[in-house]
Amino acid sequence: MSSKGPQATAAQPAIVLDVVVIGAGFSGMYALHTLRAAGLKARVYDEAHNVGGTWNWNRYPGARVDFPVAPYYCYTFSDELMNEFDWPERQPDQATVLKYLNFVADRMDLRRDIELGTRITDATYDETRQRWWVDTSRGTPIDAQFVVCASGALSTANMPKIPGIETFAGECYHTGRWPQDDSVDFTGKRVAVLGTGSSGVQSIPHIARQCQHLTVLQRTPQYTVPAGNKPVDPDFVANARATWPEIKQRMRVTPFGSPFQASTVRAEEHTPEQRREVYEKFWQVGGFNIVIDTYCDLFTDKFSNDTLAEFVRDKIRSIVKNPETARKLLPNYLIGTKRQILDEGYYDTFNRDNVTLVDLREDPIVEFYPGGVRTQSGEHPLDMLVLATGFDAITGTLQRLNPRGRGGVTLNECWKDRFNSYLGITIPRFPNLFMITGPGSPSVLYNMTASIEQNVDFVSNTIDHLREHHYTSIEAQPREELAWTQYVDWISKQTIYTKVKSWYNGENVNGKPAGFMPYAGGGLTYFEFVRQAVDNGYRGFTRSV
Ligand code: NA7
Repeated sequence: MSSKGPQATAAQPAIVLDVVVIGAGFSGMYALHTLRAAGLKARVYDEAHNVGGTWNWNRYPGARVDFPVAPYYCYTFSDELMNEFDWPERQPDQATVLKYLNFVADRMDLRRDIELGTRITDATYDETRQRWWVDTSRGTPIDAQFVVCASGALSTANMPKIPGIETFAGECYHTGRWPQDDSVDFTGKRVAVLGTGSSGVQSIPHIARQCQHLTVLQRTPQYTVPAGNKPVDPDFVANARATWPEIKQRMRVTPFGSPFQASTVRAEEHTPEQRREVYEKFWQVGGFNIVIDTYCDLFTDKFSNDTLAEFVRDKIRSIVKNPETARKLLPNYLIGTKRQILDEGYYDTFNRDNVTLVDLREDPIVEFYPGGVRTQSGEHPLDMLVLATGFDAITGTLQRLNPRGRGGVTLNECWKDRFNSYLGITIPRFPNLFMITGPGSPSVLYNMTASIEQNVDFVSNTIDHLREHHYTSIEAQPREELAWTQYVDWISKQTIYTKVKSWYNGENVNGKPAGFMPYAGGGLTYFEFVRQAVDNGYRGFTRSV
């Protein structure tokens, strides 16, 4: 990146905007809709050739929503969108979510202000003008007062660094950057999937059914439960539409942003037999019900957590016929510390004759070679490698953009040791730059769409406020940023999330500053913090003219 950043010249005049929005996924599209409605000249840029963000890129087989059932993983701001789009299944697949986002783009007439196939390559704050210079892969500079980073929590692929991987001569795909043309064909091929998070667990049963042989390269076994996916009952949808205002209200007050009331019973209140009966019932129902409807202390009490973990381990032992394979699949950490996975026949897939499980803890990868992968115990010849290795989550995309703020400071300098923010939305020395679902906001621990709407509404209302009062910039104060970051840290340590390595705390990416990134205190508390900051005259922010 140049130290001066992009500049307009007589030969290359800038596009002048009020707001540049980076990313055309759920957050960028809602930001555009809201900012335009507020009378601002806003434009969205996305390097993809389609809207949809993560739902555009994650086209791997089996990709589905893993939030409690349709129609709650959707925008809530418009009744028309709720009434006019029919969600066919409880756990909508990637194609349906992408169809929904394309429907929204048309219904809200967003496309005329979205520039696809255009990556934002640079963003530099011009202190004298209190505006941002932004550059794109097309080369035309943009001169904007505000930058909204709607670049997504799961948008930068985590590419594993393994000896020889670049020499592998077969087809190689990352689940989060899946080819956009449906060209991947597993038929007759020897395929390996590296990684058993949501993307691996969702794709493995589908790939196994199509390929000649599948090798699953597993570093950490996962707890996964049946998705219980099924067609959405028309009466359920009719009822959801009729009671949409109440549902939205319920979504706002539950800790995870789903409209379902969690259980109030503690695990120790039941006998082992009763617990087994309860877990079995919700295992059969499928979905997140097994953690929502069973016991309220699953994630706060080790005894309670162990009861569910052991139930899932028993399920693995009973489903997987080969005891040695079953043993390798048994997780031994607290359930719920990594993102809970919903699957479609994952464990049963290991009963297939064409599937081999390699436990990388016992049999580590030595190297990839042009024709396959060599582990300590021998060679696995391959035609295709699927990297289900996850994301440089929440901060990765912004770190790669590495905007330059006041005094020429770069974001990576500010985030050298930890991912500081004030309220998860703003960072000192980066005036007029807003993050949607950034580190320090509930983001992935809450209903993502509701998280997004709340953050975007804050941004839009804030810009409105600045304009009304003739301020030209707003910036978080370092003292408030420190206090918020310490509070986010502290609250994460009260939960079980910090007890294992996961992408929540950045430990899946080599060299990434450690620290739990999302705000784990629940959406309602977070919304209240934001509301109070605003109501107290934008406490913690400096507004300048
Ligand atoms: P995740 O959940 O980060 O899973 C990535 C998987 O890849 C996980 O099993 C990792 O093992 C494994 N991994 C990553 N790097 C390596 C290397 N170098 N060697 C071996 N194995 C590796 O990503 P997903 O895409 O599945 O899901 C992300 C979110 O998307 C998900 O939580 C949902 O919210 C939607 P590890 O566990 O680190 O040992």
